[in-house]
Amino acid sequence: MPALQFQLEITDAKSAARAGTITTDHGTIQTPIFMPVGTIGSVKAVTQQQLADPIKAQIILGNTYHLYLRPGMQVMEKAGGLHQFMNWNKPILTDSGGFQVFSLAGNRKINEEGVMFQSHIDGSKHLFTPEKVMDIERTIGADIMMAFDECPPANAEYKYALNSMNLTHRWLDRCFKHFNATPDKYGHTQNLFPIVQGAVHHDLRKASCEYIASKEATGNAIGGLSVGEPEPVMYEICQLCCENLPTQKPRYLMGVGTPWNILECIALGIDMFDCVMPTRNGRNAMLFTSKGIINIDNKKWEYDFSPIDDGIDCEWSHYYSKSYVRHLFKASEILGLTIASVQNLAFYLWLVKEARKHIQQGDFLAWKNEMVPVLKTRL
Ligand code: PRF
Repeated sequence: MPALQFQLEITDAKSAARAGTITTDHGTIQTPIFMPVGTIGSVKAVTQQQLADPIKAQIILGNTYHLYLRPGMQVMEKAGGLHQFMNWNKPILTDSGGFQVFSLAGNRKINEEGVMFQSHIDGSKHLFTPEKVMDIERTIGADIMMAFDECPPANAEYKYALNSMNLTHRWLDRCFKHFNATPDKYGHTQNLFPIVQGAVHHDLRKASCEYIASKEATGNAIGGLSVGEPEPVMYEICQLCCENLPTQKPRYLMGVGTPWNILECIALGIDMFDCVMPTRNGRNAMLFTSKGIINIDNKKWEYDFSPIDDGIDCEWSHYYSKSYVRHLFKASEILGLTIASVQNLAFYLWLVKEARKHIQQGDFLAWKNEMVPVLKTRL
């Protein structure tokens, strides 16, 4: 089976936005795309059927760190990989665990070999090395496997960021060596995407892009952003990375972000996004809509029987009213979590589909500039 292919269809004349198609053995992905996060083999509060319709997800994420701890790789292997286990037959991307080890695990120790950490579930001790992470991602069966990296904090000093970037690059060499020495596990082609690091330092980011590009992977990712730096800095570094990564390969910005972050970064040349925000904020009563942001807990919605969002192409968003969803949250009914998650994910998928349409029509920049203030409005 062939490796992942990226067909770049059109680049916007007035910005760096692009529309394209990614082809994998589990189907095609129209870019720019948003990927719902299914950390533990579940997009929280949402079923696989709902992901297909009304959300219209084209690819989802899984997490190496979580799936390795639970259910573990013996179950994963016996299941025949994550596609079979959760019965999702579209593409899956797995994050490598580096970021999760740094943000979740207790007591971690990092050295040349890898990272020793303690499980956030039972405190048990584990070692992640680039080779081990490749084995785990192979066993999960991801169509797109992410390289094992270190994500330094936004305020990392130059010296720390430099050493960390170099370690990420040495780990990348080991990832590719092991990846190339191990076969695809379940008959479909697995791809390895390297990750640019370098914190907020321009020369480091440029050097990292060059190193990452030299691997000639089927796609490239940008890590280490949206970790506490101001928004203008994130955009500046994102632009620098897009300008220094190959044009003919998909560019994935990891863990970003708000709806307006997504439109701004599409304008800079990003093709793929993921973020927990639509599901996590949804479970906390924040609804993203085509007219702005709703806090559905607010008394203001008590007698508002209008649909959640009549501006997007999702049946659920027309079917349920604001008053009803507010009631579900007030009564702690679990259906509220599902409706809010479906709304937010359907909205994110609608947003990237609209962006793609406007890139194809040639009026993306004007549309984006009109949409950004709307998306930030607190209703
Ligand atoms: N590295 C990895 N996963 C990530 C990040 C990273 O830097 C981020 C940062 N926004 C989110 N997820 N491996």
